[in-house]
Amino acid sequence: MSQKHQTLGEFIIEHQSSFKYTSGELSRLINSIRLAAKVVNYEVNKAGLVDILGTAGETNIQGEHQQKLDVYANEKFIQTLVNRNIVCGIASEEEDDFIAINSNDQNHQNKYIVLMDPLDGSSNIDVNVSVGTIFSIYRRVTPVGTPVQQDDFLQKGREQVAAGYIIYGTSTMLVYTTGDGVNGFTLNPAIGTFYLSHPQMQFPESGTIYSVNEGNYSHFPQGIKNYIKYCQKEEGDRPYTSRYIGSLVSDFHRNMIKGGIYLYPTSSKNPNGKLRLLYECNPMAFIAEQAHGNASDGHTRILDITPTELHQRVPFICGSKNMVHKVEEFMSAAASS
Ligand code: P6P
Repeated sequence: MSQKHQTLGEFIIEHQSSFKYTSGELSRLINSIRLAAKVVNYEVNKAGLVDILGTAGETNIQGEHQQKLDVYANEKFIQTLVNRNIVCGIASEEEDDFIAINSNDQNHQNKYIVLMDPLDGSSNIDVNVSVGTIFSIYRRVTPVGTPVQQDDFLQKGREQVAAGYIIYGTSTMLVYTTGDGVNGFTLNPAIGTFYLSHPQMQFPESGTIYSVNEGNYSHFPQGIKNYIKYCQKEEGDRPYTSRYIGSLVSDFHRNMIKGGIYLYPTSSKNPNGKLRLLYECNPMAFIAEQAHGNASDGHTRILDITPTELHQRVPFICGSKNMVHKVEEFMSAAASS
């Protein structure tokens, strides 16, 4: 099958033989995410009609209860994964605890768990800025046939078998990896089909874009402050361009295509950083490394961090390899001075 105009479904079938585990189940899992993405995309794209549809918490003109879109997205992804009987457990930013899916014995036989941020950056919806869904997939580590436990979800990021995101932007894309590179698929909304539009996506080794909320500058660690001043200094290919959308998936996606770095360091408001390790940083770090980029907390490779709790936060620096290394140099120099 030529890569040109290959659909996501054809791609999954063609590549499942390259997946080292029983690939049929993972293929079905990616397909169920594809379905949920289309359902959520439809709702996100209607968000601009709040005056007609009613805002969250109200009832719309059909008398239906209007949900917050992140609650809606969470329910749709969970519903799709449960109904298709594919996973044995789910963790979500929208759920306090993980969900053990044990409605019948068959679910206990499933080997995969999904962790997700169903609608990251949802506050941007009210101002018509792109948002995203982020997902991370592991094989369970506790015995198949028993209810999942917290240990299944607290695996290091390097144990992921797949990760991806959906970006609901000027076009809707699904970008994912199963450990054999990163591929991007664009939705043709007219027929509801994702087509391979960005094969083998890779971060340029260096870039000239940095993404950070500079409003927090005074609270950043000294190494980050020094790096930001480095970006702004008139020298060589600098000053760099500052681009910050306020939506991780959007900033990450642009940086992967053009070259760049995203930083969410610690600050007084977020002493451990803001982003969640399990369902934001780990999946984006897996994608970044598969796309020849890097992801660090400023000192340690994100994928090597040992998780301690479901919703833990970490500092996150991710993007072009040489740019992440430069931040680590500044952090190390500041720590030793
Ligand atoms: P701030 C959205 O809430 C998010 O989790 C990321 O998508 C985004 O990059 C970041 O937080 C924005 O946070 O504090 O700069 O508004």
